[in-house]
Amino acid sequence: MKLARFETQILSIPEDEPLANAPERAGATRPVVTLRLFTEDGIEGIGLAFYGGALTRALREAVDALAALLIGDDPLRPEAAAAKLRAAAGGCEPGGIFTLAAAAIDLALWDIKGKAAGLPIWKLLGGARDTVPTYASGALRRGLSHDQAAAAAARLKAAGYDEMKMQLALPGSPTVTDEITRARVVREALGPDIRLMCDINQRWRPEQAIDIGRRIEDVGLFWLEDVTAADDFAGIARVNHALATPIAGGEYLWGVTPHRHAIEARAVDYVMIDLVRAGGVTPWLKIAGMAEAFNLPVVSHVIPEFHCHLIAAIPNGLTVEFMPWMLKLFEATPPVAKGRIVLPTAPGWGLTFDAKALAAFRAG
Ligand code: SMN
Ligand code: MG
Repeated sequence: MKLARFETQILSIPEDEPLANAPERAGATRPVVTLRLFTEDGIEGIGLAFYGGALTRALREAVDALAALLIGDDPLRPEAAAAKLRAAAGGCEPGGIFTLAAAAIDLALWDIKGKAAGLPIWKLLGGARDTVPTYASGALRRGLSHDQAAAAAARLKAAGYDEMKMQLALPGSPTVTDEITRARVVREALGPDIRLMCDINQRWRPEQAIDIGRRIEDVGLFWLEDVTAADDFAGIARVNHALATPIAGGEYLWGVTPHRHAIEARAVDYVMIDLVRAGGVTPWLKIAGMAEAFNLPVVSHVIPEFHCHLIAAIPNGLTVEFMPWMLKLFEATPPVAKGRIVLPTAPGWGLTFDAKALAAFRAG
């Protein structure tokens, strides 16, 4: 089997918030680069990459340049492709645009592999279970008022989500009381039995995380995420040791090796892996295996339509972040029933780009 051609596109996707209808920035959009990779015998693999921001055109160029190197190659050998791309990168890896672009290609290669085998990716990779827990994310944002956040939390609960994530490190100059109040009003809106996660997005100092984290321990957070600078593994570990609340982290790390350092430092209780920053399925699985060896569960970051396969495939997959950013790009996405994603039976990712959506969001 040989790769024959590819197509890339830049999309600008509306930044709406469909889960609890609680948007902060009406009219804002997110840039995404899509990849369609075709074999000589007509199998199509799809991939995407984002986090390019103002450099999204450069990201698209990187996907184009790397995909062109693989024309004529066997798509069923993602490790061989990764080695070729690394060797061609001239030393600009690991991390950044190279890794984002390599992720798009690796996603598409695994899609082809699944379609060639006639298996959905989750089954191809291990098939530990055919449904996975998922948590609602993106609705309980830090920019909302306390009342808006409480109302959005109640809406998510009413919609059937029994796991959801809020944010602290409120904007402006919040007092410790402001932060504590937000955690309490959201918990009160939900009652004690909903799993409530909380993301800090690296905005606290370690000592602040320990101080506020201790004062809200009775809120019973399921995890506190990215409590301080993502590469300050000693700082995160300090917070972890000081709090009973579990600590999650890893979405900001590039490739495999930084996860090793986070795990070795005993910084995190839950290893969060981002499929795009990891560089695709191939490195994602290595990080997940490393977490398993350290007795740590894995949780996913964004793109649930892809990540549900990976969390379902592995024995230590805990829950999938349901962040519905990209769902509208596809003709259909896996259904959520009673807080769980039901894995598709169609081969590969089981996803088809919706031609109308691609046309509507086209930005280059
Ligand atoms: C997050 C960060 C960046 C993009 C999307 C989402 C956030 C999360 O940290 O974990 O959902
Ligand atoms: Mg996060």
